[in-house]
Amino acid sequence: MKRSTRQILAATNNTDKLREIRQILNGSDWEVVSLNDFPPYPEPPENAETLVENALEKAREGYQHTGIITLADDSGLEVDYLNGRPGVHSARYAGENASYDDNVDLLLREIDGAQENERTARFRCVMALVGAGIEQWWEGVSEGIIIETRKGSSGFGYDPVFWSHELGKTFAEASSEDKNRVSHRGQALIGLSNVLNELT
Ligand code: ITT
Repeated sequence: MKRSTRQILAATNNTDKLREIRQILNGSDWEVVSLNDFPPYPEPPENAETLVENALEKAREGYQHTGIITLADDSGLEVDYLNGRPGVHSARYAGENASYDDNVDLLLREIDGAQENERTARFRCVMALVGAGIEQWWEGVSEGIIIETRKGSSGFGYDPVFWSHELGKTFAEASSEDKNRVSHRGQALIGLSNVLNELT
């Protein structure tokens, strides 16, 4: 018997995040629709100092403008040598319109000279869910170290310089299945999926 599908909006402008969210929720009863499926609405400013506040704000805004249950992801890379930077500012680390390459270049410059044991870092993702009487969030963390030069060409963002302890390679060298299994985003989506499953 064919299962019925319901729609959930992923309120992100980042197509790489969207791809991973779709991969991870693939096989559930939920079809992930994107901001492209709706008339544009003003983006929330994302100037809060925490991932939780930013994720909740993006999800609330999405739900308010579309009426569709909405998830939003706010994520970042915390580097211990840099006292947790770029953290919540990861997307705009090297400036307002910085590319992934600009951000990675700046990170490598700032961490230049650090010993291997000083290069510890983690990706953190907060996934918020708003709608159908729900307002909840989940966090996922993935630990690793920042290597000296890029390795691998999969993934996005800081993946080529993030060597995952769990995978024994960079996220950019891993298959998407392997990255999603251990990643901050994959972990954060476990709790969210459980709630979605209860709704279907
Ligand atoms: P939205 O706010 O529209 O979702 P964004 O890219 O601006 O998109 P964030 O403010 O959450 O999203 O910034 C997260 C940044 O952290 C992202 O742009 C990447 O640079 C980095 N990042 C997050 N998850 C990552 C991952 O899985 N691999 C590599 N880099 C990641």
